[in-house]
Parts: sequence; C-alpha cells; structure tokens
Amino acid sequence: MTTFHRILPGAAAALLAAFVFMGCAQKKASTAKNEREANASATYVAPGEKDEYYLFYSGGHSGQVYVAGIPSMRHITTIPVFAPYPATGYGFDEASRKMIGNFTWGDVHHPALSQTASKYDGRWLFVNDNANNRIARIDLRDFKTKQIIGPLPNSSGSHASSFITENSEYLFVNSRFSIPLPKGRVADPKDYATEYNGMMSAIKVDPKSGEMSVAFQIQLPPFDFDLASTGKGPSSGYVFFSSYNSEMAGQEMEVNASQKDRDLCAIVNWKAAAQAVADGKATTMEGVPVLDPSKVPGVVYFLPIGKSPHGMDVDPTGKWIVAGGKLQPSTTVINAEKLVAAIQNKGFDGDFKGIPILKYEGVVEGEVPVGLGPLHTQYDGKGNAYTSLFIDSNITKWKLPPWSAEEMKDLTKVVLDKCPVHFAVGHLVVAGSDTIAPYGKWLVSMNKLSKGRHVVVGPSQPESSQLIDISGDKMRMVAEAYTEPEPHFAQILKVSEIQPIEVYPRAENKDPNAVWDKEQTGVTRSGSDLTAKVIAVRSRFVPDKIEGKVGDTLTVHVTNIEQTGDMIHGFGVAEMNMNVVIDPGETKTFKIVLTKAGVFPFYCTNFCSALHQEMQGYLVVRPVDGAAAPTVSTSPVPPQAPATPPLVASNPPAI
Ligand code: RUQ
Ligand code: CUA
Repeated sequence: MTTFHRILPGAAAALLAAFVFMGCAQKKASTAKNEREANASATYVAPGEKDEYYLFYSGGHSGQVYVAGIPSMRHITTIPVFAPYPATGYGFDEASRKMIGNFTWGDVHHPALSQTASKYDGRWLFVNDNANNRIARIDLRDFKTKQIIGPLPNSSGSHASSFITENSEYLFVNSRFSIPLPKGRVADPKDYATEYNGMMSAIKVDPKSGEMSVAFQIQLPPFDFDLASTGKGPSSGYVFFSSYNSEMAGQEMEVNASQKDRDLCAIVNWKAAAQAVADGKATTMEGVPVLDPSKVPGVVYFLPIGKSPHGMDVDPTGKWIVAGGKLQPSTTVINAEKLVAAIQNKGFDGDFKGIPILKYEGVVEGEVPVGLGPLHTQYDGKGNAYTSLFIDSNITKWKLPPWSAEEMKDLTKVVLDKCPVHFAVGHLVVAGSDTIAPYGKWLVSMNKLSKGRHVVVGPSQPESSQLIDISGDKMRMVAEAYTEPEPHFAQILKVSEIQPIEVYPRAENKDPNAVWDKEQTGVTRSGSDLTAKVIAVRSRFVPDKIEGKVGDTLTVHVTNIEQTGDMIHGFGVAEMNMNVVIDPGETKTFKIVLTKAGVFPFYCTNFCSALHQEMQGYLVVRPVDGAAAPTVSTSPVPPQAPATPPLVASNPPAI
C-alpha cells in the first residue's frame, strides 16, 4: 500500500502530465490545423475569382514595378519602367527606347500613388530611380510608364522620393548622395563637408496630364537624406525628411556616419518655399530656381532625431510623425501641432549652417521602445502604428498618442503586439496608410532575406514577402510569397477603385502612322529611309514582306488592329535584336539600320491564335548594287584533311 500510495501520486502526476501534455499537444495541433485552414481560406482566391487589392511593389535594382494581388499574393504583371523588358517590347520601340535613354537599369525604391484630398485617386503611380536620379510616372489607365524625368539637375541619388502632396501638387525628391555642385565640378571626398551639397527637388505634377517638371530646388548640407513623408491636417504644407550622416563624413561611412547620437532631419515648408521662389528669392543653377534656406528664412528647419533615422512616416490624421531610429531601440514620435507652434514661437536651439534647429523637447511626444532596428512605420487609421524591426525581425504594433499619464511614464505599455517575420524586414505597407482613410485589414512585410524557406534555387535567393491580417487585436500571418528582387516600399490600392482599359479604343489612336486596312499598308522609300506601315491581326502581318538594301534605315510602324482584349501581337526580327509587342488598338514604331544583306524572318512573338506560328514574314535586305554576293563552295571537304583555309565565308547564308 505504502508503495502503491507512494507510486500513485507519481503515476497520477505523470499521467496527469501526459494528459495535460496530450491535451495541450492535441489542442495545439488542432489549433494549428484550424489556423492553416483559416489562413488558407482567408487568402484563397479560387480559379476565376479576383483579388481585392493591387499590391504595387518596387522591383529595386531590377528597375521595374511588379503588381501582385492581395490576398492571394500572386504575381500578376510586371510594369517595366527603367529597364528594357522584351516580354512587352519595352525599351525596343522608339518611344520607350527614348524614354529610358542610355540607361538599361534603375533602382526603384518608393512608389507613390497620386492623391486628391489625401486619398488615392487612382490616376498615377510614381516611382524613383535611386541610381540614376530619375522619377517615372505610370498611368493606371493602362499600367504603362508614360514619363521618365531625370537625371535631375543639381542632385544625385534620389532615394528620398517619391513622396507626394495631399493633392498631387508636388513630388519631393531629396539626395541620398551628395556631390560637388554644379554637376561636373570635382572635389575630393575628403573635403566632403565643405565641398559637397545635398539638394531637395520639388517636382511639379500637372493636375490634368500628370506631366512632371522640376519646379524648384533647395540647397542643403551634405547629409544623406533618406526617406520622407508629406503632411496633412495639422502638418499640411510640410514635408519631413530623415537623414543620416549629419557628421558629414565623405569616407568610411559605416563608422564615420554613426558617431552622433542624433541626426538632423529636415522639415521643409514647401508652400513657403514655392512662395519664396515666386517672390524671386531663388538663384538659378542649371536652369532651375534654387533656394538657399540660410538666406530665405521660414523654409527649412532641422530637428535632431536619434539615431541614424530611416523611415519618417506621417499618420493618417497628420498629427503624428514617426521616425525610425535604426541604431536605437525606439521610434521617435513627433507632435505636428507642437512642431508648428515651435516654428511660430521660434523654439530653436541654435542653427546648423544658418538653418534653425528645433528644440527636441518642444516637439517630441515620446520615444516608444519598439525593439531593435526600427525602420518604417505604417498605420491602420484606428490609432495603431506598425513598425518594421530589421534586427529583431518582427513587426511591432503599438498605440499612437494620446497616451495616459501612466503610459507616458512607461511607454513599454503602449507596445501591443509583435509578429515575427522571416527574415529581416525592411519596408512594410499597410493598405492605404499614407491616406486619411487607410483600408486597414492587410499588412505586407517585405523581408530582405528568405534564408531558404523555399525550395532550393541555388545561392541567388529571392526576397520573401509575408501577408499579415491586422483586422484583429493580434496580428496574424497568413501567407508568404517570394517576390521579385528587390521589393522596397509598396502601395496597396483597392481593385474596385480603378477601371483600367483592356484595349486601346481605335478612336483614341492619334498616331499619324497608324494603319487600319490593307490599302493603307505598304513600304515607301525616301532616299535611304525606308518606311513600312504594317498591320498585325490574327494571324498575319500585312505586308509580310519588307524589302530594302544595305545602308537603309528601316522604320516600321505596326498597328495591332484588334479591338478584342488580350489579343496581343509581337513583332520580333531574327538576328536584329528587335522585338516590339503591340496591344490591341496600339501602334508602335521601331527602327533598324540595315547593315548586312540577307533574308531575316520576322514573326509574332506573342502566342495569339491557333495560327500564331504562321504569323510571320520576311525582311529582305539586298546587297548594295555591285557588291559581291556571298558564295558557297560546293566542293566536298576531304575527311581528316590537313589544316586548310576555310572554304566558306565565316558567316555564310543558309543553303
Ligand atoms: S529603403 S528598408 Cu530604400 Cu525605402 Cu527602407
Ligand atoms: Cu499574333 Cu501570335
């Protein structure tokens, strides 16, 4: 009995433990199963059904913009912007080739949807090219790149862009890489602090056409301006730029640009700046009006923010501006009302090169201990902020002010939830965060490393993006996708808010070289300029023979006369490095200089019909008169003959 008694409690405890453990394990397994099913159905878009949101994400150094659907996270299309893209013929036809210029790549970081009254108006998407200092405009009517502006004068490295104002009046750009100005002047990086300059650019957006032009610039010290956000509500009329390197180091930046505890963020009153330019207070550099803020007061202010801050994000009310101090474990919350008051009351603490520095204590509401490596912050419009933590590799949800006295004493109390992400998140995006009315619901974490969470694809690994449901109190990760390199920021737009076209209506085609019926097609000559007007329609080209001779410049205008959605034709020319793709109702023009004689097949590159293979023709290039035709010897080559000179020309025509 004693033994029994002694054993019983132990056995019972073990049993109980086993039971509890089993119960727990069972419960856990079933919860996991429930979770899997719930997550799957939350993100499942059945065949034939459509996603609810567009995710427009930047393709980094691929130079492109990618479109995925939310919640499926499926890649839907690629919008080529700064790099040629043979799949749509972008960069091959004359118009797009001229638009991308001499660069064959770009580095896209921050897309911005156009806004009216601080809401997405569904008209345009702007993106920057950090490498070549350019900005592009994509039209959301047809998802095509329509304009590329740049390299911008007097500035270099447009990382801090594109950030758009409440009614798309301006896009702001600030230089990440300072250089000696004007461009072309040379100074050694060791003289960086005195010889180099930063430059903010205000790009005017035409309210009707979206056409961009450089309106004015503001010369700044050579900090590395990084991210920005525009004001609304109490912060209306301002744009806020984070920066690192207030140390003004030109070399060994890793160490030298991280010395100070706080860096100087730039707060620009863009309305005052535009007024100062209108009042003639700017000087001209490379044809652009440039303001010197040390001489024009009321335009730029500095605010010290710890430490090497990265993201700078205005909340939907415009009252809170959150800076992510990437080398400190907290975000800094700026109160816009206090900030505007401090500017009015000159609450300054000295100046930097003549630009007033705002007193930190006067404008900062608090530092929220979110964790290590805070980068970017987004908002759900319900008083919550979501910050990406690169080092901790999570998304931290926290409560925006107003905070209670108790919370103010201990701001760990406003940290509400953490969701691990895989791995090392950079940007995150909450649907509509930069508008006055976020859609909330979804958050996408754009992670820099995927560390083999996918099937092995060799050493060159994709990035991973994870979809997080933020509709409840706790964040819930529901899906993961491998995104094209390299997503930086993104914008989310509700699909129902735009109505893109699916064909170009014939009535809108104003191309003077468009041809719609056989009689208008043909090849004409003027000197050595050969012009072909071609129709592409299922399943032929008219004409399907183009004849010229060596020395001619051939211009082809090809019109896809289809008015049916998805009836796309391509025009690829063999061995001529040419492929254009023509959408229904579209006319494209390309040029080829004919340098070699021969017969060159052209064919439709986009599978269009059962007779797509038959959609082909020939470009016949005759030798110039009197040139010897290539010859081919028909005498047999003796086997194992001693080395003899080749019997045929090195590039023989086909026989
Ligand atoms: S950046 S990971 Cu180029 Cu926008 Cu922050
Ligand atoms: Cu037209 Cu294939």
